[in-house]
Amino acid sequence: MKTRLLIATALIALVTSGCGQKDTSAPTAAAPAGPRTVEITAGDTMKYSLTAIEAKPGEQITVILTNIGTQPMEVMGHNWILLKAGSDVEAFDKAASAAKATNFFPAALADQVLAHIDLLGPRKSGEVTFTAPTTPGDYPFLCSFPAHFQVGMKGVLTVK
Ligand SMILES: [Cu+2]
Repeated sequence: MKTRLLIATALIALVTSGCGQKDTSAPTAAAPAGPRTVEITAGDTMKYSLTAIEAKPGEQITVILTNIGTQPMEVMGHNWILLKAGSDVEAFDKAASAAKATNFFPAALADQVLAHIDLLGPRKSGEVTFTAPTTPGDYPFLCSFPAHFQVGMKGVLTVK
């Protein structure tokens, strides 16, 4: 008899606290409030699987780039570099091609970069989490491995 009463009390306590917690406590696994994931692949054909990404102003985004190719990184590496709106992508790419020592990331132009994933060899993945700009517009991205941008390894993140 005593035990049954204890169980009943415990149950009531559980139900009551369960209801109250919803509004006040931190979000749990039930509500995935993390960044949105955008997956991009690129292989030996020198193409991104995704060339247009849409984002809401200030949205948290994780871009995951996977190199699905087989060629060594020295001849067919891929990266992902997101630039500010209005950047001179041609000029950036040119500077990047000359920056072999830093895996084709032109340190002198880092102020034009909003987010980037380092150069990846075959079967490697890299990711970056960033906050989309709050200003609507077109933000170009590219692979800065020599000649890849020239053959079309590029795209646009549109904030709207
Ligand atoms: Cu590439």
